[in-house]
Parts: sequence; C-alpha cells; structure tokens
Amino acid sequence: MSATTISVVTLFPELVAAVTRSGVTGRAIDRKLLAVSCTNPRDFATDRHNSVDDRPFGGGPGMVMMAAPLESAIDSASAAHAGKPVVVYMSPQGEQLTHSLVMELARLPDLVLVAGRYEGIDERVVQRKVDREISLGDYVLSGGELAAMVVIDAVARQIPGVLGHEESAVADSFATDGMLDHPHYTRPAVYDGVAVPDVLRSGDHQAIAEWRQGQALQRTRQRRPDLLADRPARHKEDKG
Ligand code: 4GO
Repeated sequence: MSATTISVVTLFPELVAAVTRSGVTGRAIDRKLLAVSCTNPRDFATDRHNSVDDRPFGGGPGMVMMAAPLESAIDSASAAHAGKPVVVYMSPQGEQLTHSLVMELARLPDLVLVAGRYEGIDERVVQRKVDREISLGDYVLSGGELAAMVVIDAVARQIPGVLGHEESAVADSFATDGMLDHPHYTRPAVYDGVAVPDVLRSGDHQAIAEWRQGQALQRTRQRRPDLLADRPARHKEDKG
C-alpha cells in the first residue's frame, strides 16, 4: 500500500508539528501510512533580507507573499514527491471542504498544501501553480496553516488502516448516512442528577442502534436540514 505524502509550504513549519507529533495523525506518520513535510519559502528568498513579502500593488493595508520565493518553494516541495502532486491553496476564496472533498483528496497519493500569510499570495502563483483552492468555511484566518492542518487530519482519517476498528465505526456515521452524530454518554450512569437514557443501559443492541439512528435523524432535521434535502425518501420518512 502506497502512503499518502503531503507537503506543506509554510513560513511557520513549527505550527504543523501539532498534527505530525500527536494523536491519530502522529500515529499514522509513525506507521508510515502518511508522510508530512514542510518547505519554507524563506529558504528560497533571494535578497539580503530574505524577504518573502512586499507591499500590495494598488495600495491598501498589509503585505502580500511574493511570487518568486513561494513558487520556488512549491517547485521544490513538488519535486520531492514520487508522483506529480496536486497543489492546493488554502483560502476563503476556495471551494468549501466537505466530507466528499476530503475523501477525494484522500485518494490522491501526493498533495502540496500552500499556507499563505499576510493579505494572501501573489495571484500569479495561484494562476501558474495552484490546481485547487480550498476553504474551510466563510471566515478569515491569520494564516493558511490551521486550514492545511485541518485538511491533513481529515484526510489522514480516510487513509485505510489509520483508524482502528473502534474509531472507524464512528467515522463511518458521516460517510454512510451523511447525518450528524448521535449523542454519547459514559459513566457515571447518573451525573449530578441527570441519568443516561435507559435504552443505552438495556443491553438490547437492536434497540440501541434504532435509538441512535433516531437521535441522529432528529438532530440532523433540527440543525442541518440541508443534509437531508437530497437523499432517498426512505431516510426522510424514517421515524425520528
Ligand atoms: C484559509 C486561509 C481562511 C481560510 C485563510 C479558510 N483564511 N477559510 N487565511 O479556509 C491568505 C492569507 C489566506 C491568510 C490565509
């Protein structure tokens, strides 16, 4: 099985350590199911100040990431991949990340994630080097690193073998029925006077499965009816 290889082009490689060192993603890397590396445009700066940003043409506040060091970093990161990577720029102007897009990305063996800073990157780099622009949602972050780390985490979970048996059942819930998750409870059975629903302590696995599906459907109807809009009628008519 070939591992997914992800490069992050970033001025702050130390931020990416939060996904490479810990948790599910850290374990995926230890087990060679995923490889993550960083390339810093600063290392490709050509002037004596190692500049990577400059003032925006047309004026206005803030700085823009310069084309040359960023393109050199993208080229260097791309060349280190076994195959030709898909280059993704994380920005609020992109297509929104969804479960289905995450699964699409997880099938790609080689990814380069470009994390911008300041007001963004020179548009000529987007035109010349970027295959896809992806956004987490309609809000602005100070840098693309957190967005790239979200992509890495979500993609890693879809790589076969990364999640254990227990964990993958949970991940499946969104994948197979496209609904919100049901509520979860653990001990104690009564916490500060609030009891766990009886059915969960009944030992009746069929009843538990039906209760959870009903809760998931009810929560999805109330909170995210858009998720139920274009699905088979069977789901719409299910009891809540
Ligand atoms: C991505 C990047 C938001 C997202 C970003 C998002 N903000 N919604 N900020 O996924 C260029 C400079 C973009 C800062 C970056």
